Amino acid sequence: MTQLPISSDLIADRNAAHLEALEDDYAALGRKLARAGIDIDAVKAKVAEFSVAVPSWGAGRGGTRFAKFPIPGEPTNIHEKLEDCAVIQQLGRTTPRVSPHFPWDKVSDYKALREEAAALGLGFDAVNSNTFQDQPGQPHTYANGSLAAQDAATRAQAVEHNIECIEIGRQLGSKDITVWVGDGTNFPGQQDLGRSLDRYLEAASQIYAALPDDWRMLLEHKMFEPAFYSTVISDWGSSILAAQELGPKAKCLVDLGHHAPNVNIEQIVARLHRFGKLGGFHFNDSKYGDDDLDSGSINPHQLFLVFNELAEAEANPREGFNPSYMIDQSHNVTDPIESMLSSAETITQCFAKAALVDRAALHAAQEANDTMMAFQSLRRAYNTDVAPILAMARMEAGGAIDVLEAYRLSQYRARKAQQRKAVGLGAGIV
Ligand SMILES: [Mn+2]
Repeated sequence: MTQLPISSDLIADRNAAHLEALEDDYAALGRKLARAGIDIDAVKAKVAEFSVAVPSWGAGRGGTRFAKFPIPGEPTNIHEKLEDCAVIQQLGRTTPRVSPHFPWDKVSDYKALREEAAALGLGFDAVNSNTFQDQPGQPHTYANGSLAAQDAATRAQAVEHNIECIEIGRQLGSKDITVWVGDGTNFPGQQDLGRSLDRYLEAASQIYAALPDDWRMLLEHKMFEPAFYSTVISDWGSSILAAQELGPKAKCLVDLGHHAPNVNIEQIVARLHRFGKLGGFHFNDSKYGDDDLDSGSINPHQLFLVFNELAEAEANPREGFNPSYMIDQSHNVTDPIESMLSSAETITQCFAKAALVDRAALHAAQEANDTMMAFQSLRRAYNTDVAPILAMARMEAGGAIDVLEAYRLSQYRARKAQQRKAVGLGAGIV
C-alpha cells in the first residue's frame, strides 16, 4: 500500500484551478509545434518516460565548506530523507529513484528499507561510496588518500567499503556504484603522479572484480577539491583511460561542476559516447567551480546543449548506451525540496527542448556547411517554452501542475518541523 506524503485532494483541487489555462497553453503550443511537423503528444509521451534520480543527501541543507544553516523540519536520517524524496516525486513525477550514500544512509535492514521506499513510490538508483572522510572507529585514515593511498592497508579498507556498498546496493535493487575519490595532492612533489594512478587502478580493479554481471561501476572525475594541486581522477581523460583499463562495466560519470571553467562539456558527452563510456550525469550548475548550484540556474543553455548531445547519442546508440541521470546539488539558501522540484523541472525542460530539435534539418545544414541554419535548428528548439508539455505530463501522472504552489500549500515542512528533531549546526559541504 502506497502512503504518499502530500494530500491527493490538495493536488487535485489546485490542478482543477489551473486546468483550463493549462489546456489553453497546451493547445496553442500544440498548434505551433504541428506547423513544424512535431506531434506534441509524442513529445509529451517522451517527457512522461524521462526520469532523473535525486540524491539522499540532497534532501538536507548541504551548506558550503564554511557553514550550513539548517532549517526546521530537515531530515536527520534516511527514513526522513526518503519521505522528502517522496514529496518531490509525488508532486513532480520525474524523480522516482533515490541515490543513497554510505555510510551516511546505513541501516540494519536493507530489505525493509527497500520496502519502505516502495511504499513511498520510490526505488533506488546508484549507490555512492564514501572514502573521502573518516568514520568513527575506522582503523585507517583517508587523510592521505583512499584507493590511491600509499598505505596498502588503507587501500584495502577503501576497497572493502566499496564492495560492502555493492552488497547493500544488491539488496536495494541498485545496478550501479558511483565511485568518486577525494585522493590527490596539495603540493607539487607530494605524491608521484604516475604511481598514485597505478595504485588507484590496482585498487579499483578489485572493486570491479566484485561487480555483479549486470552492474556498472561509474567513475566520477573531479578536477579539484578537496585536493587543490592534483587529483587522481582529475578529468574525463583520466576517467576514460581508467574505465578502459578496468573493463566494459566501468563507465564515466560527468558531474557538470567538476571541470575547469568554460570547458565544453557537451563535447565531452559526445566523446565519451563515441567510445561507449558514457555512464551518467550529476546535474547541477556552476559559476566558478564545483559550486553545486541548482541545475540550469546559471547556464540553462549549456544544459540544453548537453541534452542535445544525448539526443544525438540516443539516435545513434553505441553499445551499452544507458546513461544514469542524477541531481547532485548543495542547497544552502533554499528549502532542498523546492530546489530539487525546480531543478528536476529545469532538467526535464532541457530534455524536452532537445527532443524538439529538427535533426534532419540540423544534419542537412551540417552537411551543407550552412552554419547559421545549423545553429538556428538548435536555437528554435531552445527558444520554445515547453512548460505546458511538462505540466500536462505531470498532471496526467498524478503530479501537480504548479509544483511549488502545491508544496507550499501543503505546509509539509512546517508539519515536519513539529515532528523531527533539529539538525545541529556545523560545517560543511559534501
Ligand atoms: Mn557529483
